[in-house]
Amino acid sequence: MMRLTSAGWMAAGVVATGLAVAGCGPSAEEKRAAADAKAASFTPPSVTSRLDFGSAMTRRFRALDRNADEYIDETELPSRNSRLRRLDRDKDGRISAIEFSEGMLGWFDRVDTNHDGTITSDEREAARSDPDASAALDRTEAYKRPE
Ligand SMILES: [Ca+2]
Ligand SMILES: [Ca+2]
Repeated sequence: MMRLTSAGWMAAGVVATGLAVAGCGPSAEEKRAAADAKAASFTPPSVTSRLDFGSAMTRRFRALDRNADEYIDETELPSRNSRLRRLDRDKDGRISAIEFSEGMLGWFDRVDTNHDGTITSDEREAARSDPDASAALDRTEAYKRPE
């Protein structure tokens, strides 16, 4: 029991470290995005419930939507080649609140491989090799692949 518990904390520490390292994006836009995310108090816990994830993503949307018009437009994207662009399903050049939350929750459900409504550190680690998943996880998009 004790061993399981301490192993759990260690895993949580590894995840937290990884996310902290991801915070050093090189561009000014990414730094600004990171600052915005910090302002929104977005701190992913090691075990994330779907409900917590949804409200964290709502805070993220609010942080990105600077003019509060319920859309993330070109000027509000965290970077020019932001992966968030793929959430723009109707291709009108901006991401609505619904496109954002449905896209993010769709990602959550893909990562939640045993479909119990929570993402554990293990599932999060497994998702790290999935580029879509890392885009959703990593608010500074430091993991983006060269395109
Ligand atoms: Ca907006
Ligand atoms: Ca759209």
